[in-house]
Amino acid sequence: MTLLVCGGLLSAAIQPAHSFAESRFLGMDRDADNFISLEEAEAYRIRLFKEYDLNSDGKVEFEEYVEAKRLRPATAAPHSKVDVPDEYREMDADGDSILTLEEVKSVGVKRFQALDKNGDGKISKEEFVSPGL
Ligand SMILES: [Ca+2]
Ligand SMILES: [Ca+2]
Ligand SMILES: [Ca+2]
Repeated sequence: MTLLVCGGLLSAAIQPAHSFAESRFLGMDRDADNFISLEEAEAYRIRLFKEYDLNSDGKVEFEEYVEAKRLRPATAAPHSKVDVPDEYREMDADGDSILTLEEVKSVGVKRFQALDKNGDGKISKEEFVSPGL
């Protein structure tokens, strides 16, 4: 754990000013006030859900997630087995291998609360640490 934290700090320190995390932050901060509100975080999770829901039926089956995130190597056989990533497990609260919008949004709320260190209901750039929202 300690090692992980140190490693994280180290890699954060050597990141360029306009890192990937910064562009993600700016993408979520729709009103550009340098804070992410709960509403902005929710809007982001809804966009994420729509990205995953390739057939737009309001459900994200694991296979859709695999395709949307390109988790299967191009050389692998179609529909070959892909390990379920921790992120998917975290979102699939009832474990039925289908993500609902509610499931995706509720993980967003949990992450928001974890990131909001000073509890002011918004995420500053300093608070926005990996894996973010
Ligand atoms: Ca904002
Ligand atoms: Ca779907
Ligand atoms: Ca589910």
